[in-house]
Amino acid sequence: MASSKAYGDRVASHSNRAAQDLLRTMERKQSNLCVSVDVTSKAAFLAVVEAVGPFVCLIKTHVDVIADFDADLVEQLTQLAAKHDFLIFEDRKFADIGNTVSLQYAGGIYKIASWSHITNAHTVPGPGIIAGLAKVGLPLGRGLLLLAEMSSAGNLATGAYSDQTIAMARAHRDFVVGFIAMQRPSGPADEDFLILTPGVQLGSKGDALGQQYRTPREVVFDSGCDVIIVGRGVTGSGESINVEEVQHQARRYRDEGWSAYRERIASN
Ligand code: S5P
Repeated sequence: MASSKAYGDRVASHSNRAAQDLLRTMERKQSNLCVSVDVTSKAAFLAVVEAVGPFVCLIKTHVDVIADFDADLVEQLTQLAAKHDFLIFEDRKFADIGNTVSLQYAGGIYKIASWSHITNAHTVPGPGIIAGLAKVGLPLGRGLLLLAEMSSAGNLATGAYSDQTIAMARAHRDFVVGFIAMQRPSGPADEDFLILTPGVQLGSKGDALGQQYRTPREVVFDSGCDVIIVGRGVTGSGESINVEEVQHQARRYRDEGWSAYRERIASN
């Protein structure tokens, strides 16, 4: 069972380069923290990434919310990824037919496939979305996460929809490395998907727009997930970045996430 194994011991269960690199990074940095940098200016974005870089295995981006996005932002993000040893996950949530998503992934202003190691997709269009993204991403060694579940109240990614999403992933193991999900799905003992989980915050149960939060321990220990995705719990809300506070929170979530993982491994 993947949840009982150390991250580093799971590298061999994956053929996808992005999945292998993520697991190695987690082991090396002793971090299962992904910070979601949802700020709207390039300066704030780079300040947060520089501040949290030492504590994360992964930085999650929504580049389409950055008002002054440009190619230099990608250049600087890539340099920070090398300097601080983390991977990049553009949370694009692709959701269209295969042909359209292949254009959106490769081109446009953002050229996501050229710099983002991991991206994600909804499965509502059917398996053609995976094929369209794989055509672009696989030759570059990229990995895809499918949204099997969501954190927000009233979402429709439940039951048969989640089950069919998992079946689609099983049919595309070369490119689909895991899920955005709230718990580890059950499956054969030798099956190893990466489970990345948003909706994580200490000291808040949710926001005013449907987000629902659990603690790192609930996510990693109770639900067997691999990576905690934390946005406002680390960055705060708004654009004014207090670097010391952001670093303090990143260290706190890194420590909480890692000790929940240690506890999980020890209990198996
Ligand atoms: O179900 C989901 C899936 C995702 S990727 N729920 C989410 O909240 N997310 C993303 O995680 C969301 O788009 C946001 O970037 C982040 C959560 O941010 P926070 O500030 O609520 O921690």
